[in-house]
Amino acid sequence: MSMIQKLDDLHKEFQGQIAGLTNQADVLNLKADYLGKKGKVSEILKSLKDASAEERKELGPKANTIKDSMQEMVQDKLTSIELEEINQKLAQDKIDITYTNSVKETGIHHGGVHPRTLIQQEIEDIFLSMGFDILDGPHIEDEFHNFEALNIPGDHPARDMQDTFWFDDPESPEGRKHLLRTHTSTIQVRGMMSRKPPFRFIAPGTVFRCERTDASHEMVFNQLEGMMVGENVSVANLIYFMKTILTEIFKKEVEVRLRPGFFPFVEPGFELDIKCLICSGKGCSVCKHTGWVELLPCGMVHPNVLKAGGIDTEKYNGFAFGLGMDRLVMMKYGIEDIRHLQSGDLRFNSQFKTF
Ligand code: FA5
Repeated sequence: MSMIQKLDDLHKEFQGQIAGLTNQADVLNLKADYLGKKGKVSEILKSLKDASAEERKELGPKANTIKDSMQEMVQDKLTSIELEEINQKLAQDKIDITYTNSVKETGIHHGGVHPRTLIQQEIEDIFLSMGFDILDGPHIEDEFHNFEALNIPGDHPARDMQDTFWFDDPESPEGRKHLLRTHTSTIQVRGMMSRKPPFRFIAPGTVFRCERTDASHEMVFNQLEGMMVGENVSVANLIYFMKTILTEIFKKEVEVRLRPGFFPFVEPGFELDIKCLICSGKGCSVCKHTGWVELLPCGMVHPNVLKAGGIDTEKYNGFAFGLGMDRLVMMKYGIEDIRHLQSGDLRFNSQFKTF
């Protein structure tokens, strides 16, 4: 039998054998039997030296074609076995991603999205659509960012307005003490220092005060700061943004009142109160029986604050506000005690958006 004939026979034999294989290890063994160093094809090729010159001319390309074809069959087979294995696995592991089981069925409480997160996401979307950036800042601050840059020097009585958790670690290199930030207004300072006017941003975050807790006061609570700096920013702009937040969140008319408020970092400063939605203004523990809840202090940024932030006060001015997020959430969902928000009780969370 000629060597060409032998190669053709091996090719056919290989084709027949590989067709019946169903696992990758067998395919690799078969490959070694035929194409390995001591494999059947290699053995035939070793006897090439005994062939006539004419036969050798034909045999070289023929052997390569057959080897390539066998390699290709091996590759195709490995791929089809792998696919088959994946399909089998998929058929066995059926996951229904639409399936939800109830607490009754499983006894397991599923968590939900915290109502504050829901409101925060809504507010962020509203402000992003109005061209505001969203900023963040550290919980541990120094006196400069929490007080001094906000026009509250060391001896200013306004420091007592916010009972502060101080650290007794070494002071900062500039000789300033560290503290847990008492308000998100610290991010006003960081925002001003890191950008050039005109700019506008909001900054949601947790703040800390050494206070007694009650139905509307927590020691760890959340604010959402807002700041807009540009040329000719006015109180009318400020009121427009305040109204936008409230109408978008409540999606109904809510009664508010604007009254003068004192904060060293704004002038003029305002307190925006909302008619208590827990008692409809009749008086309860949330509104301390006044019918009104302090929600959204705000004002025109004091020139000293702009200067501390590196802003040219001849050219630019701005407004700022500090929304009480937890109280907003309470008003929106009729939550009668702020302490529910931090209770970590899944029965509370699962009343809102569940997974
Ligand atoms: C401030 O913290 C100012 N930084 C806000 C501000 C920013 C004014 C920019 C002007 C310009 P105040 O201490 O009033 O202000 O707190 C702001 C809001 O946080 C309050 O209206 C209230 O809704 C909420 N808040 C204050 N203390 C507590 C507390 N202990 N628990 C829950 N919410 C609180």
